[in-house]
Amino acid sequence: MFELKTLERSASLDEVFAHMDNDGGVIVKNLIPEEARQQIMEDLAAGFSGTKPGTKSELELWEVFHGANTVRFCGLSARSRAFVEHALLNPVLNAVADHYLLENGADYWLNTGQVMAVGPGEKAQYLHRDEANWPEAVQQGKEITVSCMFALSDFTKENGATVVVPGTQGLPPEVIRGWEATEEEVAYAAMPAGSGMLYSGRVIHGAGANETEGWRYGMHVSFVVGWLRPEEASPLVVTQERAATLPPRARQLLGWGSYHSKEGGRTWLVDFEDADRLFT
Ligand SMILES: O=C(O)CCC(=O)C(=O)O
Repeated sequence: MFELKTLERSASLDEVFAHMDNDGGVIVKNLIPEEARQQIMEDLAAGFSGTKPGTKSELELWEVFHGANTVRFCGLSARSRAFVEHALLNPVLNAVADHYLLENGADYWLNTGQVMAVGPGEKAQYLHRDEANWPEAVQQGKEITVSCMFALSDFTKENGATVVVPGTQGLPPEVIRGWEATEEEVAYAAMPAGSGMLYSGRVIHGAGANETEGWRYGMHVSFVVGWLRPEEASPLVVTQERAATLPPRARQLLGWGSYHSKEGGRTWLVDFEDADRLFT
């Protein structure tokens, strides 16, 4: 079994990047302050109690992927200001996205902010790569998406800590679903509540099995390059009224701003102008 490096919050960004380059993922402790973690749990309480476990999709692929006793819901920026301030705008996660995604586009936006709460008895999810969402866009050596799994409760090997196969971020780009890995090849992202596991869109990973009686509360936040379509349609959920109350960078990350390519192309405009004009 491998171990992912666990860094203190005071570690330098260069250390974060070095471990991500080497292993495809790294854990940073205290990525969300304790008060903010509690606030997010409180803001999301209605989502936890009001969302049935399992998939909403009737497609077999998603039934297997989403699990039978895992609660998932999105729209977190509409539900929690603390989510916006401490997860969407998390400085370490934003720095990781700047570092890996800005070499492949002029900007990036939220792919999804998603609760992934793994319940008792849940089986391990099949191993996969997040970049497989965009099979037409994957390229050797270039990131299109990066993620952070925030631990809203303690993550342990027994309760479903994310399983990562370190080093697989360097394998050739191709769709990988259901990758087989031996116990010796994998690492478990065991981490205390408030930590986050930052990881490459190319590293093979999946939710672990939960063999305990309790729930593992995870919150996945990922960004995708601005020229690709995200998994979650954020501006259809975060209303313009709500967006107007958020910091300008949060608005852009949520799709209430436009994309300007380095070559001058502009997309996601409103009447030929940057969508941010809606807020002036
Ligand atoms: O819940 C986890 O630990 C990881 C889940 C995951 O990778 C996914 O659903 O894409």
